[in-house]
Order: sequence, then C-alpha cells, then structure tokens
Amino acid sequence: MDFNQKMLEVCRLFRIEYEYLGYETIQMGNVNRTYKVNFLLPEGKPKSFLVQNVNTYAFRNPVGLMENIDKVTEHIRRKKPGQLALHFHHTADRKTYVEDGENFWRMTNYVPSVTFNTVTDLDVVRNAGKAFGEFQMDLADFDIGELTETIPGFHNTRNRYEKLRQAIREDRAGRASQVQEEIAYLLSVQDMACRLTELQLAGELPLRVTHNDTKINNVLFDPRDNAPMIVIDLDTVMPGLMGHDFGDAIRFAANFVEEDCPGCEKAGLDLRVFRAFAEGFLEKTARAMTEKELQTLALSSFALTAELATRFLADYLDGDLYFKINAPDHNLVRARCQIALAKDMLRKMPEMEQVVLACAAAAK
Ligand code: GN1
Ligand code: MG
Repeated sequence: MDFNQKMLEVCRLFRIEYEYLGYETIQMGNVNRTYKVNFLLPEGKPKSFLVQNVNTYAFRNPVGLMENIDKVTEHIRRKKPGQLALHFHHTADRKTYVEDGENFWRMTNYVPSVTFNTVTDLDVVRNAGKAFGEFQMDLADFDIGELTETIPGFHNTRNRYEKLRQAIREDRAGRASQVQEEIAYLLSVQDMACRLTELQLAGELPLRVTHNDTKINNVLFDPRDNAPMIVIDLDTVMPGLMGHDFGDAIRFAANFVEEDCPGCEKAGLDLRVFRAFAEGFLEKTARAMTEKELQTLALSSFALTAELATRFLADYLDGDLYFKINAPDHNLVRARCQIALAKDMLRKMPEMEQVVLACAAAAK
C-alpha cells in the first residue's frame, strides 16, 4: 500500500476526518518512526498531528506501554489542570493505538515548539534540568506497582554487560574482530559502570517512577523564550533511579558533540553544561533526595554513558537490529563516541562530584 494511503487510513481510524494534505517524516528518536501528518480544517487553516509507528522489536508489550503512558499523563494532568499535556487520540473503540497486523500506530497532538540536539545556551540546559526534575517530582506520589516494565531491566547495567558478552560470543555479523579495543575498554570499567545497579539491587537506592530517556530533545521548548513546555517520549517511564534520569541527561546534553559524532576525539564532558543541568535538576529534586542518591549522582553520568556504549556496541555486533542506523557503521560510531565521553567523565569525576554537592547545598 502507498504510504500516503496508509497514513490516511491510520488517521481515519483515529477519527480525524479533515482533508488530508500529506505527511512529513520527522527525525525524532532512534527507535520509533515518527510522522507529522497535515490536514486542512474546514475553515481553511492547516492542522497537524504526530503519528508514530512503535518499534515492537524494542517494546515487546506496546499495549502495556500505552497503558503506562495513559496513567502517567492522567496523573500529571490531574496535578496541573489546564497545562499543556500530551494527548493521545482514541479510535472508535476507545483504544489509544491501531494494530494493522504489521505495525503498531499511535497518534498525539502536534505541539509547535523547538527542540535541541546540542545546547550551548546554559539557560536552556538549566530549564531542561528543571523540566526533568519536576517531571520526577510530579510522579513522586504515583504508585510504582501500577506500571508495567516496558523493557525489563532497561537500566540494569549488569544485564547490559551480559548482553554485550553474548553479542561478542555469537558475533552474528562477523564484526567482533574489528572492535577488540572498544570491547576491552568497556570490560575494563565494568565494575565502576555497574556500581549504580549493584547499589540498586542491594536496596540502597530508592526506586522511583523515572523517565529513563532524558535526552534534552525530549523536552519541548517555547520558541518565543525557550521556556520548557513539556516532557515527551514517555515510552520508558518505569520504576528506576534518580540517577538514571540525571545521568542519561548529562551523557546527552553535556557532551561537547552529538552522540553519534564521527571522530570521537572531540567527545567529552562540558563541565559548564554539567553544572547548569545540575542546578536546574537539583533545584527541583534536592530536598527529596537521599544522601546516597546525591553521592552517586555524578557517578550515574558515567554509568549511563558506559551502559549505552555497551548497547550500541552489542547492536553493532548483532548486525544493527535495535537502533535505527543511517550508515553501516553508525552503531560503532555511536559506541566510540560514548566511550570517549566516558573516559573524559572519569577524568573529571572529582569536579563533577563537587558541583553536585554545591548545587544541592544551594537548592536546600
Ligand atoms: C533510544 O529512541 P530514542 O531516541 O528515544 C533509546 C535510549 C537511548 C537513545 C540513544 C527505548 O531513545 O535508551 O539512550 O536511543 N530508547 C530505547 O539515542 O531503547
Ligand atoms: Mg525514547
């Protein structure tokens, strides 16, 4: 079927009856596929919606995932009535998704906004820190037991290492011999990378409802003044650690380069960005944090960076089954970039720790 026809069919199932104008592919995320679909209202104005094709290789239980999102967005909406929120459209039989035997579709409102893949404006970074901190605090009274684990063990770094070892053993794409250096580095830092997971398993860090994918481009900003408008991409909202959200945000936003920048020698941690994000995040969360959470916040940046490096490298070894790629070595480039960032983080760990303590003291 022609893709225009497919888009139209999906939108009609979500009961959008306006005149169809066409669709645009949106570069958003490395897992799902996203399209902006444009319509014409009867009065002649354009109106757009976002349609997503959920990657069911990554998300094995997409229905459970949609239920999670529904509960979480409703919880936030009840707390902040009238505030801009993500709204998922329903089919005639009240479902928030359409399954056509091959694909899993969903549709949300389109929010005109700006997003950032790299940021140098420290006010924007601070605002992102506030947005993710507030998101976590909004869900502080949400019952964890209500949530399905959409990807079991998502930030279980120990399991991620196990999957890397399996990928090395199986060597499905015959690439292991090319990446011995990367493998050796990641294995050499395994203990430190897994420390957060070990503390979690020992019950020393509280389980919270966390976002788990806190890339700064998952915050929509107001184009007029760069104020944060809304946190998006709730696919991985699950029980997790404070450090998962902090660490993942840092590994993305505080890197000197984008996460898939070729020529990884330029990758590294920008301490100014680290500080700005920590200021915003801790302003919202410091009062609710335990001592142990605070002590492991800087470490969490390293843990999440090394963890993602194992994921990119494992996917490269598997033959690129999980992440979308735009070149045959895309996953390798990504893995190298995360490794270079992780190395720099280790060098800067004492400074990062100091910054965290100073920001927490200022926020309390
Ligand atoms: C994936 O698809 P996206 O961009 O929201 C991944 C994250 C990674 C990220 C790296 C469900 O997120 O865990 O950190 O790529 N999401 C999933 O860019 O695996
Ligand atoms: Mg995501």
